[in-house]
Amino acid sequence: MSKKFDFQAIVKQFCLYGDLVSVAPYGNGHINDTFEMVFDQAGARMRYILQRINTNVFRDPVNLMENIRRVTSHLAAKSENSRQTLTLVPAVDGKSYVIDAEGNCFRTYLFIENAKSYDILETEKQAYEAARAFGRFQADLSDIPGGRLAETIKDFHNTPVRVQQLENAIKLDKCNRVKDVAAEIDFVLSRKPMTEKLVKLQADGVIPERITHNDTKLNNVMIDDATGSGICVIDLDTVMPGLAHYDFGDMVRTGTSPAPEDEVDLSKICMRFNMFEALLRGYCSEAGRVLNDVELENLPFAGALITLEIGTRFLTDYLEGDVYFKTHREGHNLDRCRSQFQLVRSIESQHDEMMKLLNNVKKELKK
Ligand code: ADP
Ligand code: GN1
Ligand code: MG
Repeated sequence: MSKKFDFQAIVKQFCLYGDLVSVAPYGNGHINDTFEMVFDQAGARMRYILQRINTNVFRDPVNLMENIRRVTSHLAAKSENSRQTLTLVPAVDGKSYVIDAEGNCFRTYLFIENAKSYDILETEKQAYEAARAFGRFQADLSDIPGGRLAETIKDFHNTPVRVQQLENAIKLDKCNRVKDVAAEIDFVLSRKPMTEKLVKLQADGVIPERITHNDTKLNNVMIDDATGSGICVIDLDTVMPGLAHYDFGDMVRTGTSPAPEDEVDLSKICMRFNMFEALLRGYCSEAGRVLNDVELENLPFAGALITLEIGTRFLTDYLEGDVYFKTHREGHNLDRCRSQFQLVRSIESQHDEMMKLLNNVKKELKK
């Protein structure tokens, strides 16, 4: 990370005791800058997470932080301990964030110790537990008081809008890259009808708006080192009104393939059915009590849709010159796009088995 921040000045503005010993970049996120901070507090070592909010992506950090303050305090009231939800460290002026001299917006969380987030899930138990944590998160937020949460990014999961953004990028062809991606563009445009399905069901009042996480990448849940339980959902910037499918779909995208999101060997990418089953069962064990029949029936479809949507966003960013997602090599966004589309193919090819499983799970829920 090349950016230099005046960390000593920043941490002084948070209610943090003791001496800052070290600050180092942390995690694999594509959007914010995350740091691990170590403090010496009268001889005891304490870690904190410091994050700089990417304000090119999140244009209104004040309302975003108000969402997070409301969500974390609502969840804290339902939690058994401080490892089960993110805990904001307040600023000395009482706000939940600090703006530094350059206008960067920072927040600090207690560090959740003895737990990890996984980029690739290794076991069915991890998949079940992570999905259960996201299901519980959604169910727990169904009674948050204080009115509708702010939309931190408008149309974040509006798939037809994402396709429209791709079409705009194709028209502009800013970097003269359209000529190299005809097959990928065709992949999206030939699937246009499916991108409209959920927004239509919502507009018809068949599936309801809920408070959703919207970025349920499986590395956004902390798994307890000792018990293997999914203990805490993190990365709350996109918590806002949405559809249950956005959350379940992104879990399928990130939790079922044995290969990373940017894998270039497409033969390694597939939806492992056993992991899909673990995600479905884990998610429904908590969210099943609030979802209606049409929502449940569309869960298998959500995996293909959201994988197509995120692949489309990677493709758009490639055409626009890699301006949104952090990239670490030439063609990185295109590699990500291709791997996502391969995963879409794999999910689509398992449609019938997924529906069979879903019908069994539905029957079990009704018992
Ligand atoms: P991004 O939006 O960039 O993905 P995250 O909020 O997901 O940022 O944080 C990046 C990584 O930092 C996470 O995957 C997780 O491993 C770690 N992390 C975030 N918050 C905490 C926390 N409170 N305690 C421990 N680790 C954390
Ligand atoms: C971004 O912040 P991170 O890395 O968890 C992105 C998600 C994408 C994901 C793809 C705010 O998530 O929407 O699905 O990358 N977050 C935002 O890996 O755009
Ligand atoms: Mg994250």
